[in-house]
Amino acid sequence: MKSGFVNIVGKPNAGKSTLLNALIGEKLAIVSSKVQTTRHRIRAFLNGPDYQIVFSDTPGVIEPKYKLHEKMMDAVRSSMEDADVCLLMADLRDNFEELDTLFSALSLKSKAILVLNKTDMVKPARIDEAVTFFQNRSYCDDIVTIAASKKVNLDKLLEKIITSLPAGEAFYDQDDLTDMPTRFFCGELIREKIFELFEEEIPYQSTVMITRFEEKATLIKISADIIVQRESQKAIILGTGGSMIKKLGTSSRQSIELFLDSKVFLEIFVRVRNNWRNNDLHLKEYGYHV
Ligand SMILES: Nc1nc2c(ncn2[C@@H]2O[C@H](COP(=O)(O)OP(=O)(O)OP(=O)(O)O)[C@@H](O)[C@H]2O)c(=O)[nH]1
Ligand SMILES: [Mg+2]
Repeated sequence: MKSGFVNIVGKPNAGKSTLLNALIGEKLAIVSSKVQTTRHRIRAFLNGPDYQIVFSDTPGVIEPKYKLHEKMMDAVRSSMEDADVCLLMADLRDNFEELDTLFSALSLKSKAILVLNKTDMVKPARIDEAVTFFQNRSYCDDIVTIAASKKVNLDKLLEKIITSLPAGEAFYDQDDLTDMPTRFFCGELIREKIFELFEEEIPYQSTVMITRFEEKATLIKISADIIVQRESQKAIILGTGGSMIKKLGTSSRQSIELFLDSKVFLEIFVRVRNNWRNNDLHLKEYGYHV
């Protein structure tokens, strides 16, 4: 039996969450075309006949500007501490020098596999150029090129991961997919819709907190607060005559119903909390602690 912690790290938008979902075969981490979608370390388990891999998806590495960002980077750091294998993930369109600086600065102690993603978006020459550039770097023990959203070459990646795992028993129950509470994922699915429906600062200045999760005989009753920083943002989320919150509510409910495989009654409130991204108490209340 082999088992270990495999941590996915990289710049925002590299495709880390897409990869986690593709490897696990379930949509656990939210994905968007915008940067800084993931804010927590998301643990998910892949169980095979003779292995258990504990994957961690992490927020994209950034220079912190708010306490929220600091908490996000704490989540990256904590996952690095217990990693047996680190997947250094990069979008093949990103600048190689910048990636090199970032990966070198991580001062990795674990084995690392460089995962070059989005092969579908570049010419083959760019892939060759990347392999030549990275193959002799000190942090790079191995390289795999993939297209996470197209599930291309994931078998090869998985094979390399399993080879690198230490021998050991499973850490978690083999029937479980994750150790994170269901209500966390429900909040994330609402946040994903905010990333989809709203532009500019709204996705970045809002968060979601599930305040009620009750399993009834025929449905699950969920209440959620969307927290924003200003009244003007609340007005945008509500929309004219409540049009946007209605749209947000319907699409969030549908995606939560799919996730829970149950009928859901979803109630959403929008609340203004001035500067919550820089307030330790608020951040803790909304689940941003490692
Ligand atoms: N064309 C293409 N797009 C991809 C691929 N993998 C991911 N994407 C897209 O890249 C965007 C970012 O994906 P995410 O998985 O949210 O990226 P992330 O690294 O988790 O981003 P953060 O959470 O912000 O750090 C989404 O629009 C994905 O659909 C790929 O192989 N090919
Ligand atoms: Mg992500």
